[in-house]
Amino acid sequence: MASTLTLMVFLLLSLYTFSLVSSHQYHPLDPLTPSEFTLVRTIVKKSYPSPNHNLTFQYIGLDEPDKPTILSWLSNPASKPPPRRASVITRVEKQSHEIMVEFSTRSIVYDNVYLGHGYPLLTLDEQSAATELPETYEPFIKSIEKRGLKLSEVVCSTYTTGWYGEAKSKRVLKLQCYYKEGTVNFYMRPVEGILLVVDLDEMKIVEYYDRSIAPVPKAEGTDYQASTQKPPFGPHPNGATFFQPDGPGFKIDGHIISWANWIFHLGFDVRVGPIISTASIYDVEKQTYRQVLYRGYISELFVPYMDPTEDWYYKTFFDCGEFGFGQSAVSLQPFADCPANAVFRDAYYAGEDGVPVKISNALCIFERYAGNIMWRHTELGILDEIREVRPEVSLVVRMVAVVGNYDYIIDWEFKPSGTIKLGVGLTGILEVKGVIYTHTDEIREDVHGTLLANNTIGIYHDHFLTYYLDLDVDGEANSFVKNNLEMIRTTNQSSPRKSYWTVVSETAKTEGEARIQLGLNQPELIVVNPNKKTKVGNNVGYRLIPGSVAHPLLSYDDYPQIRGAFTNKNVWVTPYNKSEKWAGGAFVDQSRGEDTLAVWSLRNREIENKDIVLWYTIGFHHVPSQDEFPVMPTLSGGFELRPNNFFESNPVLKTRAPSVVAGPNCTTQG
Ligand SMILES: *[C@@H]1O[C@H](CO)[C@@H](O)[C@H](O)[C@H]1NC(C)=O
Ligand SMILES: *[C@@H]1O[C@H](CO)[C@@H](O)[C@H](O)[C@H]1NC(C)=O
Ligand SMILES: *[C@@H]1O[C@H](CO)[C@@H](O)[C@H](O)[C@H]1NC(C)=O
Ligand SMILES: *[C@@H]1O[C@H](CO)[C@@H](O)[C@H](O)[C@H]1NC(C)=O
Ligand SMILES: *[C@@H]1O[C@H](CO)[C@@H](O)[C@H](O)[C@H]1NC(C)=O
Ligand SMILES: [Cu+2]
Repeated sequence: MASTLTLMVFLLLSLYTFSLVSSHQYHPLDPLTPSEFTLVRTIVKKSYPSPNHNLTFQYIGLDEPDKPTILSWLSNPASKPPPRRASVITRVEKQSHEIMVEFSTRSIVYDNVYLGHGYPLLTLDEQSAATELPETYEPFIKSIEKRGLKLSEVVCSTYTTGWYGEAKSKRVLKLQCYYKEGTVNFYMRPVEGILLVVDLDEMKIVEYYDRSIAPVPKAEGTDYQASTQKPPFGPHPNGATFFQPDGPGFKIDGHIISWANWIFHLGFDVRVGPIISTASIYDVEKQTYRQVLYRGYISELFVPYMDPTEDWYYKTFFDCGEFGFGQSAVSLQPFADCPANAVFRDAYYAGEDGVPVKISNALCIFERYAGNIMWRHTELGILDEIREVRPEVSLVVRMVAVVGNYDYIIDWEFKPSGTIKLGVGLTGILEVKGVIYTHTDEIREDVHGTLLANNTIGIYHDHFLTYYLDLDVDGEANSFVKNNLEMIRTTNQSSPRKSYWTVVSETAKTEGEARIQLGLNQPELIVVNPNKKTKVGNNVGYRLIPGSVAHPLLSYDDYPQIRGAFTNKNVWVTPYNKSEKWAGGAFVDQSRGEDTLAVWSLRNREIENKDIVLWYTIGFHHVPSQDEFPVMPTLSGGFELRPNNFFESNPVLKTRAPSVVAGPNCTTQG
């Protein structure tokens, strides 16, 4: 028995790694290629020939093979890879279709009309078409004239409308407009009071409101371009360079990235952006790779604004399911968005017409030498002082998504110690409202935000980023353990102490026991492999170290919160289910909260010693401040997944410090 177990263990341990030696042209988790997008387009269009059908592609992505299929392929990559399939969502004749396309047979496997509530991802094309409608719409032209503004200087922006209990809904979008005269930062010049509703299926304006006139904030001080700034200027750091004479320390083979002791697959999806799969770490002691993370990505990003008034209440956005976080990725600028040593990767998605669109330099990968210390100790307690320091070098995968006004910097950082750090940076432009006020003394009402400049209120809001983390700690069968730290009163009279704390471990048996609201005295949250122990008997595990904790402050029965109910808890655990990928549901635009993580979790399935998925939400309540005007200095947050009794001892004890490199014309002090 023991020996069979060992053999099985060995096979499992090796699973994630064999992909490196694969000689196949593709890895089954590779994102769709431009030619695959084109093929999908051809196959689907054949079933819906135009002009009889005005079909639009709202989503095309890889339908990843079932997990057991992937795992068995990875254990024998010489075998035939599983067939490639694309998951497609289209709009045809005012209906959403869920279509599956198989590449090998060039056929549609199924095509179902979606009859539930909610609508698919918005395409960039339809949003841009919608923003062009106002300029020829008479009532709008009149409203602009009435305000004494020039039509040619007005730009409109698209806003999803949410759901507020209506029984019937149409696929509509709201538009609000801005004034760009004298600045590129038109977001700081809202033309308040005008609201347009566009029917996307008809592509026409179906409702129009011009309700109030607030002054349009002035352009002065809003521009952020270096070329328009006037002295006095801020500090000017000295120049520096990154010099790596032996070349980068990582290898990229297709979509597989290997660096130091890590190996993982980097994918991309139009809806969620970067996807990390089959991340394994090499264990020097065991001389093998060990599984850590099967799949991880940002499943949803919920951004509700806190202004309940007529023209603002609906602003409660879902950036993955409505706008496409991957679709919002922008080209990264070498030497600025990513350091000099970065390697860039393009990403592709399908436009509304199915034609592949390239985002150049959408992802960057770089080694980070940030001057941090991986571990150290100076020993003064013995005769000859001992000093051991290991500088930290890590590997970062970065994407920046710009969803309208906001810029999100998304980092996946891999450390040799086994830690995966997930970084989130918020920057870009605040969403502001035009008001009559020019000083806080004049304000006698709740303006739902901070007065940032004359006539400009930065509205209160939240950012909740919900991560999908399918940890497979040393194998698929895992459990979720809460280590509660509890205060104990001493009863033994012989101790002078009255109290101490100790760890009371609790393994969650069902989904219900794994819904966690973090706060003070939060438990340590650990995903363990209950079938694997270290030599001294601890279960191997990975611990979630939460970042900025924020709870939703909307009532649970408020419509946006029903749709965003996956943020009601900071942590959830579900049993793995291939179709439970998107925390807010598959059809998020105008969804009614019927298909969220919170609803799935109510089934209260068993999660002990099962293939489980950890869902973690990092949240930010954002009270804007003047320092964030006219563009926001990055607000950073993040969280970590850290080995917990995963290794027998410090895995970086024997990691050698990087060699000291002298620059071409520098002297090093030795
Ligand atoms: C397709 O779109 C064109 C142009 O917008 C329109 O004239 C035509 O009626 C539409 N056809 C169908 C079947 O909806
Ligand atoms: C802001 O408004 C006040 C009061 O109307 C005015 O005195 C001041 O010059 C304005 N500031 C700017 C930068 O326009
Ligand atoms: C109380 O503490 C003493 C000293 O550490 C120890 O010898 C004794 O066994 C303890 N008694 C109990 C009931 O734990
Ligand atoms: C997987 O998830 C879907 C969507 O929540 C659900 O309909 C289905 O029953 C689940 N399958 C299992 C085996 O739980
Ligand atoms: C480079 O080295 C040369 C020779 O030592 C010296 O003259 C020059 O100033 C150095 N340049 C810089 C930028 O340090
Ligand atoms: Cu914010």
